[in-house]
Amino acid sequence: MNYARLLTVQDISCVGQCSLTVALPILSACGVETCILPSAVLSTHTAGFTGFTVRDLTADMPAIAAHWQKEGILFDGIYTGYLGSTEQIGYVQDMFRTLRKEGAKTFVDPAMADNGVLYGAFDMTYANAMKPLCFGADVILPNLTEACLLTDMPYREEYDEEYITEIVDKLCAAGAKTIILTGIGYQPGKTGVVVVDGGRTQYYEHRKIAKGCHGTGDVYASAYVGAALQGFTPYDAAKLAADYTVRCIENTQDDASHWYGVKFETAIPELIDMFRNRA
Ligand code: PXL
Repeated sequence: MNYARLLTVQDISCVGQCSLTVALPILSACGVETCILPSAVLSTHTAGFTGFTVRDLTADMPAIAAHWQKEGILFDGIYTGYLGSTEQIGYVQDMFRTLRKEGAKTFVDPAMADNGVLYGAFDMTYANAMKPLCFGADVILPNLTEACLLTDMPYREEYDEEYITEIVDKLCAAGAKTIILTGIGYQPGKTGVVVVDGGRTQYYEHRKIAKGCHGTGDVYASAYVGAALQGFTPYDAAKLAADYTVRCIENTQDDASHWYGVKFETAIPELIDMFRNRA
């Protein structure tokens, strides 16, 4: 196994199984040293809970990054998720320049929208500011809604391969490098991941579980980044992350009281096996 040091920038939702509370354990299971920069602290995530508290940590970011720079602390990869403000996008772009070891990869999960709508905290200014961050990154992991926002395409619930190809072509024309487009299904009961890398497009189809679960984007992106840092190709990392995420959803779907996230912990032994079986 490689031993890479990653920086991940995303929020702490104290309750709700998303962002850092998901990324840290999953990346640890992948054997990755994970350093964190919390973008905000929320009492819960914003999708379904009401009355949550938010502490935006934008103002702390430049000093934290400056301290690391002074100490010569650099990373083998930087992975961003849910950010606390539009201003933070600029700070993250600075960190991509100043905190990377040579050859380190940047991974951006735009984490701003789903099912055709922006998350409550964001507006179009934020969505547009995400474009240069995504198009400057080595790997992006949008869902369909986010890919539409990045390309100014209309979001459709029903679509064909031609529509997806148009979105992928627009992302590439705008500068996207490796694209991991999640939640793309062409037939009932199936969904999948479109993987665009080095001018080649591949598709990994897998089972779609009827119930859409919150937090699966963060589970998926964290497992993808962990596998990528262990040397998996984009397609193999996309497949591993999909298989793990499906298992997390399967382990949650029968529990209606668990609407706010997935029981990703229950499948961590299998995630570890996916790495063991490869070694
Ligand atoms: O899972 C994405 C996410 C992360 N963090 C917060 C969120 C959401 C989605 O709604 O609200 C705070």
